[in-house]
Amino acid sequence: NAVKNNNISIIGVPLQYGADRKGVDLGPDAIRGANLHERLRTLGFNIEDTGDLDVQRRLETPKEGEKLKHLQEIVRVNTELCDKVSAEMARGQFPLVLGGDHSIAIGTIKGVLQHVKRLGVIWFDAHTDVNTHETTFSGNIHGMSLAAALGYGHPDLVGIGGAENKLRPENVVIIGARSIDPGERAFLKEKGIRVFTMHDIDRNGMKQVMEEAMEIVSNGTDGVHLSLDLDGMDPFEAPGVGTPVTGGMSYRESHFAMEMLFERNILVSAEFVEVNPMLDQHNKTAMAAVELIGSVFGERIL
Ligand code: Z70
Ligand code: MN
Ligand code: MN
Ligand code: MN
Repeated sequence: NAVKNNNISIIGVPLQYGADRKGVDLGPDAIRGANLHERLRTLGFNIEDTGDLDVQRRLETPKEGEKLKHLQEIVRVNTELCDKVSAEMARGQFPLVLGGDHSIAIGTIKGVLQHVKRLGVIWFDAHTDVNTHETTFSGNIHGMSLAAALGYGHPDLVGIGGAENKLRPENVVIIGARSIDPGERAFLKEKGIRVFTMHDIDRNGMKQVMEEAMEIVSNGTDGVHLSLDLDGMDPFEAPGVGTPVTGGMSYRESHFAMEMLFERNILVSAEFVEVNPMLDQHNKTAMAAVELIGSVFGERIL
């Protein structure tokens, strides 16, 4: 088996407070229900499903114009997630985190950073999630998670797992972007973050994009984290997401990207987020997630 670590810990995070649409909290079970464990066991992995983190069920509706909706509960859950990811890595496990909305990337990445100080990140997404409370239009924290992991934004978000533990912009790539807010565009440019948009994928093909992306995130780092938002895929093939954006990565492109990641053998952790079964068609998006997870861990057609 070419993946370094044969022991996977699954961590479910049924958090929906970072997003607007209800139902993304059902994502972890939808992914499990699409045969996740069996797929990974067939590949020869030891799977430990640690279950779901506890998330408060009922929260008050945020005020109109609120710029950090549900900040307190998001910080609490992400702090727990950070500790959980760190604890699993401390005992030699590969953390596989299932979302939940994309705000959980803060906790996951901060947990991995406790062990891998120079961490590369591949952020697969239609969006770039580099807003802060100062640039956001929606107030949804799932649009701020990459900025927070880089050390920018509200101190309570940046402080999760220690403000000193953060990603470096030169070690991060975003793949599949096609919906970027004005404040995000300025941020990406200022920090020099490499973004492979749909334009780049169309122009150069997924093979070249992934080769360049993997070169960037593995150069000078000690491991790479994959943060995969299912809305990076085309809504035609992954309809069960809260903020679909047309013109996304095809099933084949995404699948191939995951196979390339396996071949390169650089991942130390991964998360699959934003699966919303309430908006899905016959669990199609959760099944796509499991297909991508299978490929990341070495599944081959022949
Ligand atoms: C927008 C915002 C976003 C995910 C939507 C959208 C952000 N830029 N992120 N879906 N995963 O609200 O900040
Ligand atoms: Mn996202
Ligand atoms: Mn997204
Ligand atoms: Mn496959």
